[in-house]
Amino acid sequence: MSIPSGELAAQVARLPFDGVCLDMQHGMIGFSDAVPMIAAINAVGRPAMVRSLWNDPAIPGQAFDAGASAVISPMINTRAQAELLVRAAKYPPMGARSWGGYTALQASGLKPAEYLSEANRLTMVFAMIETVEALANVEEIAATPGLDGLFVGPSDLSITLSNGAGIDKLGTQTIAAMEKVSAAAKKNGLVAGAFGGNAESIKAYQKIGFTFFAAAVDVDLLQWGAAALRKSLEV
Ligand code: 3PY
Ligand code: MG
Repeated sequence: MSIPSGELAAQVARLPFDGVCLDMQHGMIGFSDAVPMIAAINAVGRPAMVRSLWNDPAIPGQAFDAGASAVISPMINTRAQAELLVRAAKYPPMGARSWGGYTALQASGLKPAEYLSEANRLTMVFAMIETVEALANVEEIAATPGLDGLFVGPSDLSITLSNGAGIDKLGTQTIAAMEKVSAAAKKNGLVAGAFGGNAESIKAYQKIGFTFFAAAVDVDLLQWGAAALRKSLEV
């Protein structure tokens, strides 16, 4: 989702997808918008995920405290950046997340000691691989203890692969790079995720081992739905 609305989040959570991701990097969603959206998504019984603005160590704990189940952090280019991300997202001994998220604690239905021992398993953290630098370091990044998954941003990846020449989400170079990411994820027991955005991309990425997708963006779904309706009415 890119549109900041708790009401819309409840509707999107009822669509036939497995969860809802709030895009706080490129979407128009700030933290005070995200709080009621996460609550609405969880109330429907779906997991809420957050794509954070940047690899700021303050963000994962805040998102998990608000009830998010996963944080996807953009532009992770080095092992050190991946370690910083895990440190921010996981309680000791895996990391250094700070205690105090009563919203998540109460929503979990767990006692504090149970939440502490379960939280690192219940909250997932993904490193976005979306630059040439990240690709060169992908083996080291994927081996970061505590990381749950890799998530490819095919647009930024193809922009950096072509040195700014263009966006080519299904180009030969992009697919070859994504095969490397999928192999690194598999080798380390991580989820291999990617921004799909449409059926064609999702199918192509499934063929090379990806299993977790940002399927489509809310504004695209609106545009496609309106265009399909308009076309069906043309005589
Ligand atoms: C990318 O393709 O670069 C993304 O970050 C998808 O949102
Ligand atoms: Mg990107």
